[in-house]
Formats: sequence, structure tokens, C-alpha cells
Amino acid sequence: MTHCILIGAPVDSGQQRPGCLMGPAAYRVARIAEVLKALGHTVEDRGDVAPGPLGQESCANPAVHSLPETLGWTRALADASARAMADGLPIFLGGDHSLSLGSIHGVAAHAAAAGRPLFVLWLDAHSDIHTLASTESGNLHGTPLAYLAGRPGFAPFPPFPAPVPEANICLFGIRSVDPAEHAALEETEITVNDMRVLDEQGFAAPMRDFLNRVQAAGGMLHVSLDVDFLDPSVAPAVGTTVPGGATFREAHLVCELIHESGLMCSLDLVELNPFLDDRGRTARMMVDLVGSLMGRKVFDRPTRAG
Ligand code: EXY
Ligand code: MN
Ligand code: MN
Ligand code: MN
Repeated sequence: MTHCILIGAPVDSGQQRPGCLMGPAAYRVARIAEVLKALGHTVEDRGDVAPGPLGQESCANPAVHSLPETLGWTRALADASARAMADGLPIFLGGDHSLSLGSIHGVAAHAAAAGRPLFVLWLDAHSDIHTLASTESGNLHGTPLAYLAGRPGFAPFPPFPAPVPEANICLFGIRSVDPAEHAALEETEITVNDMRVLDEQGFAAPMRDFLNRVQAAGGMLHVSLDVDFLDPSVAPAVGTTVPGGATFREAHLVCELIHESGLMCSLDLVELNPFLDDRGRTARMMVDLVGSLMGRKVFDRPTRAG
């Protein structure tokens, strides 16, 4: 049994398609709390985070937009995250992926204080490893991985506490990488399980390899689940769809393996845009995945050794 803490993060300043701010409400309408309770967990809904005060910050890259708003969200979410980590397993209901600038900031602060190594699993079509300088779109939802890895060029964002070592980061489902991101990834120890790797090796082996590494290190695992990890035919309500994503079963297998590892300490659900959907189909799909992340089995057999 886990004490799940729902934290609404109606963030849409990290990209330019309106609608992500409706995400937290859509997850609640899709009955995320009831699904978790039915699995025997306790659930505390802390409501939606309010962004911090709007400043006048700017940066040298003229393409970057909504920097003050995103900074306000980052500060507020970092605080809410660190507090929630002390009380249970925070589940951030997004909102676009720029919310992870703050959510993982708080998780990292908690892990550092606990003296535990933090690992990050990035389930996403995109590598999200731009910096403020390298982004061409200026959409800060394409930058959180660079921030949590401690890459330079994020002033005026607060320094990231205990940057996550590159070897502790695993990209999974990647199929859209910009040139600057490709150059950044080439010079890092980040594990890149792009779709070609998953096509050749399947989803289970690379996932088990990574989870075994987290286990061996006595680590804590933050999972950042972007709706566009899934194939658009399965999860259409997201602003940055990329063909060739995970099927319904591949996504559930990944979630079931993560649950069986017992390693997940925190979770981001990001990029849901209910405005791009019909009758909440994608929100319900994502809540279904959360059920697999939190222990629901297709057939409840004794867990096989990893
Ligand atoms: N790499 C592109 C950019 O930086 O604008 C697309 C980023 C999409 C990010 C979404 C959250 O995954
Ligand atoms: Mn804790
Ligand atoms: Mn993303
Ligand atoms: Mn994405």
C-alpha cells in the first residue's frame, strides 16, 4: 500500500497549444483517485499548485517565451514536490512537460537529503534536453531533462540540487530528437532507448536492464511519463504527436515492470491536452496506465524474478 499524493500542475506555459491547463481536471474526471483506492492505496489530493509571483526575468535567446511564468511554476512545484516526497509518492497531474523542471527539482532535493541516488526514466517521444540557449522553438517543455542533468545555461532558473548523473538517466521511446539535442546526447552517458532499440530488442529487456541498475545502486526512481510516449492512435490528446509510439500493451508492460521493481518514488503525467480528444479517451487511457504502475495485473501470477 502506498500513500499517493495527487498534485495538480495546470502548466501550459512550456508550449503554445492551449489546453494542457485542463489536464489535472481531466485526470480527476477520469477517476484517478478511485482507481488508486481500488488497488488498496491511500490517496490525498492536494489540489492544483498556484504558480509563484510573476517576475520580469529574461534570457539571451529571443525565441524563449513565457520564462517568468515557467519560473513561477518551477519554484512553486519544487516546493510542493519536496514537501510531498516527505509524505508519500507524489503524482504530478500535468500540464506540459515544463512542470518537470519543478517536480524533479523537489524530488532531487529529497533524494539528496535522504542520501539516496536518484534515477530518472523518461518515457517520451522526445529527449527534452534543450537548454535555454539551444532551443529553437523557445518552448520550455523541451528542456527539463537538460536542467535535471545539471547542464549549464539555465540561469535565471534556481540551481538544480544534486544534478542527476547522466548514467542514471534513461530515455525510453525516443523518436524525435533535434540536432542540438543529438549533439548533446552523443557526448553523454544517458541511456537512449530510442524506438529502433525497442523495435530490435523489445520493450522488456532494455527496461529490465535499467531497473536492475537502479536496484543494484539502491536508487530511487522518478518516472516522467509523457502522453506522446504512446502511439498517437492510442493516445491522441497531446500537442506533439509523433507516429510510431508504444502500443497499448507495450505501455502497460513497461508500467507493470516498473511496478514489480518497487522502485518508483514519484511520477509525472505530462502533456495531456484534453481539448485534442473526444470524450476523455486519452485521459482514461493514462489513468489505466497508472493502474498498472500501481499494481493492477492482467493475471495476478507470482512475480517472476527480473
Ligand atoms: N524538440 C522540440 C522542441 O524543443 O521544441 C519538440 C519538443 C517537444 C517536447 C514534448 C514534451 O515532449
Ligand atoms: Mn520519501
Ligand atoms: Mn516530453
Ligand atoms: Mn514528448
